[in-house]
Amino acid sequence: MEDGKPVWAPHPTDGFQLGMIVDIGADALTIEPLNQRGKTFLAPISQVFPAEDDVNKHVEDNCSLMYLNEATLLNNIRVRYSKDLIYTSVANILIAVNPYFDIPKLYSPETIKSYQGRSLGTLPPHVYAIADKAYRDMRVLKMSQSIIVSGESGAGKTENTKFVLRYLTSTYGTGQDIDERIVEANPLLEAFGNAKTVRNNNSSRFGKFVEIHFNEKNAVVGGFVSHYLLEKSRICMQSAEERNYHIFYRLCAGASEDVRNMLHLNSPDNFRYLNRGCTRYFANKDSDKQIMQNRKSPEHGKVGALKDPLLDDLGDFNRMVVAMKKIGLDDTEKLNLFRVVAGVLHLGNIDFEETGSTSGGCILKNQTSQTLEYCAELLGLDEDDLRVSLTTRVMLTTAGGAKGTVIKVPLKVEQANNARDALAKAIYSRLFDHVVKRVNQCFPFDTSSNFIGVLDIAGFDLVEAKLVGILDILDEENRLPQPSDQHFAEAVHSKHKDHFRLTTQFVEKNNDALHMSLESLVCESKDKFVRDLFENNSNSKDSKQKAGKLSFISVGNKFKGSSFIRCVKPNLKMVSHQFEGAQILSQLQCSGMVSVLDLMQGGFPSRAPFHELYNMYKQYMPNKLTRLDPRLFCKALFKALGLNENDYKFGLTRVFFRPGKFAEFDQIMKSDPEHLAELVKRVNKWLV
Ligand code: AD9
Ligand code: MG
Repeated sequence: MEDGKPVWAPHPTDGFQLGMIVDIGADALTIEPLNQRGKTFLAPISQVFPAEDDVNKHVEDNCSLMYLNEATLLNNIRVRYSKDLIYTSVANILIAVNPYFDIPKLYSPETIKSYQGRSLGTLPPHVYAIADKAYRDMRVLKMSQSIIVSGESGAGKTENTKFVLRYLTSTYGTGQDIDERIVEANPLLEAFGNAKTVRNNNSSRFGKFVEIHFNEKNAVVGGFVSHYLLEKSRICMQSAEERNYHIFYRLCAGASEDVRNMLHLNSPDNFRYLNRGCTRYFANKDSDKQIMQNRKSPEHGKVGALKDPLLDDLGDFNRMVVAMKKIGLDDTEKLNLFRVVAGVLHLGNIDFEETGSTSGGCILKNQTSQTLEYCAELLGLDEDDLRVSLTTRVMLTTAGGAKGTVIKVPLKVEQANNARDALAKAIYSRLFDHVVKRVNQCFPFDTSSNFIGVLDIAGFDLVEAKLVGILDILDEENRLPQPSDQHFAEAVHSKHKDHFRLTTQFVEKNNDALHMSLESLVCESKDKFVRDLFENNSNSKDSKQKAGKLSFISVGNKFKGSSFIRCVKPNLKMVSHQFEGAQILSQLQCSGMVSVLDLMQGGFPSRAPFHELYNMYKQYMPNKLTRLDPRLFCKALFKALGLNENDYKFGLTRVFFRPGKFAEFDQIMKSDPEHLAELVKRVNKWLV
């Protein structure tokens, strides 16, 4: 940091502010903010950073800045965001700021086309550039690739994942159904696995790894989705202002009269699993106002009071039905899904009260007998069996020496409530497994040479090492004689258990366990679909077939190269054009972005293409030198300046500098005329 030059110093809400150093203490600097002359404050030395000469300048790759630090990174992202340039590179990591509005043409078919086959860095940073790089690496290296999308809730992981899938299928697909299905699977998965939370109106409550498979000619041949950790507690209980999974409300809002009658559905208000999350509309919340302004649906607000004005359940239902059709679900399959969803809703309405007898225990409340009937009917269960299984528990006893006697222990109201909720969670999560399995059946493939996997992971601060760890587990799994998704999920859970515990809300209550009588009840359902949900485990025919494929793919097929997309949430209000510097900075720090910058300090972090250096400095140089091509021009210039060869390296298209050396070089070039004349003489001499 030089005398008289502005620096970036900490600011409580913006992250950093420009200021001048007015005094230097042992471990703190006295700073005078540029916009508050006369006022000063103290800042730790470690939190004050040199600023670029022109703080309004922005660069596509943060590494082409002269000073690489968290303050210049934040400023670069800020300036770009203000111009709707949401993507920024830091070397080969892509930072994506959620714009919270549709930027015209950013994802148009023309844009997709323009990125095809173009090397990273030749076009503005974009999620398409990352997708294309993964594809080209896969083709050249003949190895599967992975793209890891991370960021906090609402940062844009799922949206960017979808852009990657759309890019790869539309650019490298064969124009067959499969291309469309890979894209259309998402609305279905999101209907069952996404929900409105306070952080994101469409929050994924499960993690997924989507593989797009390619044949030996590198064309799309199929896909596969692995999912893990569906948040189960949400099925029975939601926090204030949050909702259950979308499907519940969509079904109530969108099902035809016939279906509604068949499933005994009415307004979401009437279901315990939906009406306690409280989706009140806060007219004074900025995000709500903005979304309300954009919403044109005439239906909004019509179906039931629990209708969330921010979400278009009816429109979303119709879109989901179209997606179901496109991926090949027929009416029977569709109804099967709806029936179980409705069954879970009715199950939730079953209520218990104490019997009042000395034996303790509970019975169903009188007014819920109809509910019990609906629930039993929809899930193919015997009404009495369901009643008994919810209110008692079968136990083996050794009492009185009679080994192995089966007794029925009555449950208290609270225990029966837990049993009911455990059953609802078990049924719904099995249903979700089924949806994923069904989605996988819709893009089958016989042969696959390599794949590109995209990891869209819920929750935040899984730093690189952890993510790569997960990919390693996947790779190991693929090497097993009989790999399975379930085993993979278990392996991930066991290795990262503590981490998941700490960082996500996936913590399940201990009372989740489904007691034996309930489990055997649903396993013996008269309804084949329900029975299969519980019978089909990882040993089923399907997953065995898939297992065969997985092991085939994986032979000698270690993941090579991972690309990273770091999504950033610009503000907590979920609105466009608002950049909350301090909280963005903390996302950059938590995501490891700042450590990446630190790591780079050990190498050659700053870089500039030859032609850029040529254009920047040719005005200072004699004609003789400017006739050289940009690469030679730079070589000659560096030699003439006598730069230390350890401070820079020449690549194919650009020069790489050690930390601070680019700025130093720039200063020499722009130094006083006398010095420059001397320099030109030296260059001339060297050229002779
Ligand atoms: V969570 O961890 O699943 O809760 P995500 O997945 O990180 O979260 P998501 O992709 O769902 O966030 O993005 C949240 C919302 O931001 C979307 O519903 C869009 O309304 C909005 N969004 C995100 N990315 C873009 C974009 N590139 N362009 C426009 C966007 N809007
Ligand atoms: Mg998501």
